[in-house]
Amino acid sequence: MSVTRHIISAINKFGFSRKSGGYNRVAFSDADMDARKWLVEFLHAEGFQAYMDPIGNVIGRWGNNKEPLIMSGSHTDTVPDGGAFDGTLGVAAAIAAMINLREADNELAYGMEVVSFADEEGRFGGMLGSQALSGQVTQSWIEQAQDADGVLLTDAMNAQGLDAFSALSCARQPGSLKAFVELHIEQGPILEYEKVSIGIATVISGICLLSISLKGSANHSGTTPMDQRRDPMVGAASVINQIDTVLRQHGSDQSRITVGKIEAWPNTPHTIAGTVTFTIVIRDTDKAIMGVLQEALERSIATTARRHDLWNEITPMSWLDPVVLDSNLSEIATRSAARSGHSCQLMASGAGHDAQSMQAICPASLIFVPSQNGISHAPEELTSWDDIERGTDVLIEMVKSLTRKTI
Ligand code: HGY
Ligand code: MN
Ligand code: MN
Repeated sequence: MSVTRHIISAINKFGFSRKSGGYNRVAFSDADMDARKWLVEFLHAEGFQAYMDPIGNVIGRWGNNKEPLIMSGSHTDTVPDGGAFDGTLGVAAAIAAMINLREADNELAYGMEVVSFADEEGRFGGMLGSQALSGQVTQSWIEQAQDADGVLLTDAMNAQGLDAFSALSCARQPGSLKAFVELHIEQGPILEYEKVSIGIATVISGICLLSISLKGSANHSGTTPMDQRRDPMVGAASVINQIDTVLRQHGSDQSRITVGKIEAWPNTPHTIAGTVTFTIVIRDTDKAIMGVLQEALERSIATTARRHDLWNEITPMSWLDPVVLDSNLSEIATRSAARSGHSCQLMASGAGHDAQSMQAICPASLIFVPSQNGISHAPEELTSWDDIERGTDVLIEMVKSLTRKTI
């Protein structure tokens, strides 16, 4: 079994659900932290320097300690009931690349670090681990960060013996990293459809998360005439129904708007809902378009609320800018794919990734392998072991060239 496959299989022993076949290593859960502790032990057993930093990032290091270093990695936390490869692949392949460097035993111009970032999936909004390393976390954000169920970041981290405010002192100095390279599953249908082995991301979409609350009057579902209701469920349905029109009028081919979570109160069949709260996630590779889509949605929510005599509140929860990745590294990725004998194509990333945080402090690169049926963030997420080895080949080639010469 390859190193990459061995590490993926070992990490996926944590948080696996027999019932659904999915993985639950949500940020700062016991399963997430157990997988991180396993990673530190594995890296130590392989003879690398390794530690978990104060906010849960797992870091391993090989070669000379003088900076700047080449860093590669991704994340091992998952969304609830997530898949086996999202993030885990990039951590496993980065370690495989570092083992390859150690076994080649060549004189390295630059040392290497591998990383599994904390809370990439944004349970608390943002991407805590990579944003902390790239100096993009603020005290006020930490103080108010909470998950969709109202659990505070500070409390979730305290429960694991971690201090969320230590994120303010994790930032790497500019110049301390020469490059960051991430291998990830595509999480979409393009590479499989195009029959291409490797995707090279040139730009990563931004992510805007809004929470919408509509409030009407809870009432009897049998005695309340249809024309005398203040029903937020009907309001929410109308807002969701208008998303298509908003996209047609203001979006691009990279625009995505998703309502993934909705809750009614009191959420019982024989009562007209009093309150409905739902999330809207807006994504695009163009920041201005994201802003226009947000404004258009806010207008449609206000208009719909008035029409149904509802009170409404829109709470911005988090915002990540779209990020253009380093073109020199994309060039190196293209050459590495050619040297490895694998087809590749440039593309945009609809999913957010730690590479978009790391681009703030060093040149960053993100390469993809195909997702079968384009599925991700679900137990059906699947990438073939052959595709995983092709992605690992290219990552190893990139790391070899980056640790041996200037870029
Ligand atoms: O949601 C995303 O875009 C990523 O999987 N964190
Ligand atoms: Mn991911
Ligand atoms: Mn993900």
